[in-house]
Amino acid sequence: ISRSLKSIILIELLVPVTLLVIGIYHGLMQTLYRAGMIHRASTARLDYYQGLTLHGVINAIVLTTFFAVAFGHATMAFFLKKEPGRRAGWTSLAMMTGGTLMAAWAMLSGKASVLYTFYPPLKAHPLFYLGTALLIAGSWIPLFDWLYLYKKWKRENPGRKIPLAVLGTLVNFIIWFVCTLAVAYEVLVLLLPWALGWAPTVNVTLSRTLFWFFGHALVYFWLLPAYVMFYTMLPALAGGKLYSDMVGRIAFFIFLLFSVPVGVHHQFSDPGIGGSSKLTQSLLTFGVAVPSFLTAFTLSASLEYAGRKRGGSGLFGWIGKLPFFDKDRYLFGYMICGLILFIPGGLTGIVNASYSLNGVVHNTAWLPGHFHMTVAGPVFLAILSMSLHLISVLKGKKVFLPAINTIVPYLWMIGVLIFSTGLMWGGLMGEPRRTNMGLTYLNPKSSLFHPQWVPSTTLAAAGGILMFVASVLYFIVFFGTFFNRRRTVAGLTFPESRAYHDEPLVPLLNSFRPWLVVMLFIIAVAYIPALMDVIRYTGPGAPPHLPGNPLPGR
Ligand code: HAS
Ligand code: HEM
Repeated sequence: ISRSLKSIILIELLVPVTLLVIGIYHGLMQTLYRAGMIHRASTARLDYYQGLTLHGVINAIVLTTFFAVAFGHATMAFFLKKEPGRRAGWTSLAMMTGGTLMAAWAMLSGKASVLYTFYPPLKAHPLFYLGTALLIAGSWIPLFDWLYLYKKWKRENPGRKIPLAVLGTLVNFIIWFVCTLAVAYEVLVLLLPWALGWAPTVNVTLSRTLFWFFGHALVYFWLLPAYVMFYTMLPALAGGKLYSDMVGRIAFFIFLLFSVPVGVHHQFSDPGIGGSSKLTQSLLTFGVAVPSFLTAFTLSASLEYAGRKRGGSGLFGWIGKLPFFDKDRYLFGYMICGLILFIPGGLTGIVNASYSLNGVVHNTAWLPGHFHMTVAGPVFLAILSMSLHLISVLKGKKVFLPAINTIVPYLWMIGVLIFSTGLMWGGLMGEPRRTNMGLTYLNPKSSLFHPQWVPSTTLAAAGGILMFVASVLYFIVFFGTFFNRRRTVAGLTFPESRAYHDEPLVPLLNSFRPWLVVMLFIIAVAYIPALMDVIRYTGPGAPPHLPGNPLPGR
């Protein structure tokens, strides 16, 4: 691996992990506000919503996007044995970093407390929108570079299966490219002119619909790098083989079909979109859960094979033989904890997707309960472990405090389980999300005090504190490794799984084209009626709405 690519990857890991310190601090603060341990609107001159925005944007947008690009570069270089172009790599990094700095300035100066979903009529400083657009556009560049490498590889290797990790990475970035077109339109055509004062109003429902066209596919853009690790590395780490290579390919292609046309499931309560679009997208959401079910069974079979090979017997005896606390295979611990969290994380997703049940949980604390077991579960733990692995192998540094490192994922997992239980319990008792409850419902001096929410929010805070402790330990390990004087051989390496059933090449599973056609067809079927509803009910013919006034303008 060239020095240039190595530097690009290292910077792309170092920038977001450094910013994560701010992101994690605000996670802790959020639990304390919610549990009524803080009764103020701001702490250390950072306002509640400013902190929540920093938390969501840094953890869920900046960290995940930088990581996906860095890991994608590493995957291409390792599995195709071809390096992405220098100029494209540096241009993308410069755009992403520039965009992040603009958005960070806007958020830190209190001019963009609009949360990571930036729904209008909340309005941010124009640099927040420009920065976001730049971050996204910067992350598009590598896709075109990788597609070029892939085409070259295919010409040189006729009749060979696309490496599974490359297939997963390309599927992921194609989903990303398609879904971000909508948010780019939202930001550049609707929000930016309005924030600059050139347009007097903004169509709220259209903005939200374009956001969620992007927003749910976004969660699979977070998830798929973790899936690449689970399929292509975890079985080897466990000491076994991937049960079926073909199931991995099928799972990635199903994600390509169903990741985008499900966004309306975030808008079941929005007026302006008809019931039939909502029902269609509710059903399609069950389709997008299928590849995760396939993954659950395939990974379980792969782990069982590994456990039995290591001497485990009986119905469950193989589980105890897996390398849970092996310092040299710490990646296993991070990944298995993520997978365990994903079981309740995925099941709560199915509850959310169920049209009628959604009315019970929407906008309650149940939701952050769900998504900390997904994005802060398998996704976050995979990102943390792989960032550490890449820093350690690329710089040739020994992992700092390896024993502490092996317990970090377990502390995090227990923390998230406690935290999310508290939130979901509270959610079912009506606790709202995104609310500074320390000022009102959890403040005994307020007339709105809700004592029945004390146990659930306290439980969530206990879990949140444990998550915070695990993160601090991780930061010590990560930066300790970066600056470690103890060295090992440097070079790009990954644990590589072989397949137990290595099925022969199936042409349909070795080409993107047919899947892309079906993907565009399903998106059209799901989104054309939804957008027609939005335009009919809230577009030019509808009475204008002025921010700050609940009544129609005429
Ligand atoms: Fe979700 C809201 C539905 C997956 C993230 N989701 C959110 C939000 C976020 C988010 C951030 O339908 C909030 C957005 C906001 O701010 O408003 N979600 C789903 C469904 C799935 C799903 C059906 N979500 C995710 C993933 C996320 C994520 C993944 C992040 C990475 N979600 C919803 C809906 C809403 C929603 C509604 C809107 C709610 C509302 O009203 O606002 C599915 O993809 C889940 C499928 C997953 C499974 C689990 C498979 C389990 C596996 C583990 C196997 C374990 C093993 C270990 C092998 C079926 C793969 C074995 C262990 C041994 C020891 C051997
Ligand atoms: C929101 C806690 C780590 C992603 C929240 C909320 C709390 C919280 C209490 C606000 C819930 C609400 O009132 O609606 C924590 C703690 C963490 C942590 C204690 C660790 C110490 C993470 C990580 C990620 C993440 C690692 C993602 C990688 C999010 C997102 C939101 C959120 C996307 C939603 C923000 C919004 O509603 O605008 N977190 N979190 N969190 N968290 Fe975390």
